[in-house]
Amino acid sequence: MHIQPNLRRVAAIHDLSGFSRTSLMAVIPILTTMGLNVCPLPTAILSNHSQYPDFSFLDLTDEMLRIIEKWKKLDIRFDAVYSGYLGSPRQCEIVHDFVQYFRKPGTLVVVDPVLGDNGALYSKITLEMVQQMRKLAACADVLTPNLTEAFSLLDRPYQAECSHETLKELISGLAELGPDTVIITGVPVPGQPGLTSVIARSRTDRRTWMVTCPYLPAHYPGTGDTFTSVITGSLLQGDSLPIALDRAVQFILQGIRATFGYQVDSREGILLERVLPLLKMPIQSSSYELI
Ligand code: PXL
Repeated sequence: MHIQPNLRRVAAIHDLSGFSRTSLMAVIPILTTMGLNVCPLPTAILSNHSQYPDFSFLDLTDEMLRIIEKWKKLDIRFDAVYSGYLGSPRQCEIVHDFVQYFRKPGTLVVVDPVLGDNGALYSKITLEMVQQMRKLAACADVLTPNLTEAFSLLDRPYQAECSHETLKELISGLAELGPDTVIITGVPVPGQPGLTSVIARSRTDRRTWMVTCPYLPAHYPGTGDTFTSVITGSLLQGDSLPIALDRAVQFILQGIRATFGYQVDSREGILLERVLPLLKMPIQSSSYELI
């Protein structure tokens, strides 16, 4: 008898930023802890993420094509393709082609359209990048923009405070681009400065979910990568969308709480290494609601 390990494999297409806990430095430990086999396809190598005023940047567009060729020869099967920060607009097309080639029935395609935050695009992100990301979003099963990215993808001016109606409009607009499930993160709760929320809707399910949690007044880069990694791991282990949302929100909150009490430079991100073991635990509390 040959018992198979029943491993699930994820192609993780993100940059590698050496210092601080963004992109692959969050994706690999989280998905590995959640029991998945991660295959990184690096898009760029940076000394540190691009919210610092200065960083080195090696664009790996050409190398990606060489890696993909070898992966095709190896006939690798992926249970999920998960992309995040891309190093050039051309890479959006490369990832799009990657999805077309490696997608099989049941493959989960997650696109985190990493473009900006707090109402502004990141320093290396051009309008061409936004346009190409829009096309890549079309092939996603799950799209996870923050509020800034949601407005950019729809070419609408950023608005920090949104009513439920505006949020539903944003989700519908993004769903029209193609993805089945749209999750918008970092959504302020009107009139409640002590709260933040995520909103999600799946076209097939036709319900809109909201999870709120306490807002702590600090900005930690990489929380978007952490959030979408937990969502990806959670959906791959068979959780429903609202449970995946709860799990990801709880984990981010635990990470921020583990970090906030120290006087560390918030640009280094949350102390991920302190909270990773929590991913192995059953979900502690559930607070999703329908809106
Ligand atoms: O966390 C998103 C992210 C990923 N990769 C790079 C970034 C950022 C956000 O600043 O700069 C290089």
